Amino acid sequence: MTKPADGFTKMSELVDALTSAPRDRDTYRELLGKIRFGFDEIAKYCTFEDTFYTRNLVARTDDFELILLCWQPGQATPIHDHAGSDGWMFGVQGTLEEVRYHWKKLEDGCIECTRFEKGELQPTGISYINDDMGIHAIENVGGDRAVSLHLYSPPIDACVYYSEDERCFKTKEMSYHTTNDVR
Ligand code: CSS
Ligand code: FE2
Repeated sequence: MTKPADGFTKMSELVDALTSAPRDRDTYRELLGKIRFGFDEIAKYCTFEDTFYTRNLVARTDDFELILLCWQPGQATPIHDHAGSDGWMFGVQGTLEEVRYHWKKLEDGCIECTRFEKGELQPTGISYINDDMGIHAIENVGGDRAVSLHLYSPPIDACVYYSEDERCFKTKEMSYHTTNDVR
C-alpha cells in the first residue's frame, strides 16, 4: 500500500522532484503517479478564455516543461504532433477526450488523417503519447470546465498541426497564456 507521505502534496514538491530527476521516461511517469495534491494547489495557475484553451506554465527546464491547460466546454486542439517530445497528460478536472490518428499523403499531395483510437481522460488519470504512437486531438467533451497538467520532455517550442480546411500540415509556435514558474 502506498502511504500518502510517499506522494507529492504540493505542486512545488513535484517540480523539485522533476527538476532533480534524470531525463528519463520511466522516472517522469513514476513522478506524475505520485501526485496527491488537489485543486487548491492548482487553482493559482488556472485561467480560462472564451476563444481558446489556455496554456499556463508551471515550470520549465532544458529537460521538461510542466503546463496547466484549462478548457472551457467544447474547446479543443487541432490534430497535432509532439515535435519528438514525450508527452504525459494528467487529468485534474472534467472529462477530456483524446482521439488518435494515423496520417498519409494522398496522390494529390493532400494529407488524410484516419482515427484509430479514442480514449477519455478523467481526474487522476494519466495518458502518454509520442510521435511514434500517432498524432492526436484533445477536446473537452464534458459540460463543465476541464483542467489537465501536461509534462513534455523536452519542452515543445513549435508543433505541427493538421489544417482541416487546407488538408495539410502547418507549423505553430507554442505560447503560454501565463507563466508562473514555481522553481
Ligand atoms: N499539445 C497541446 C495539448 S494536447 S497534448 C498543447 O500543449 O497545447
Ligand atoms: Fe497533444
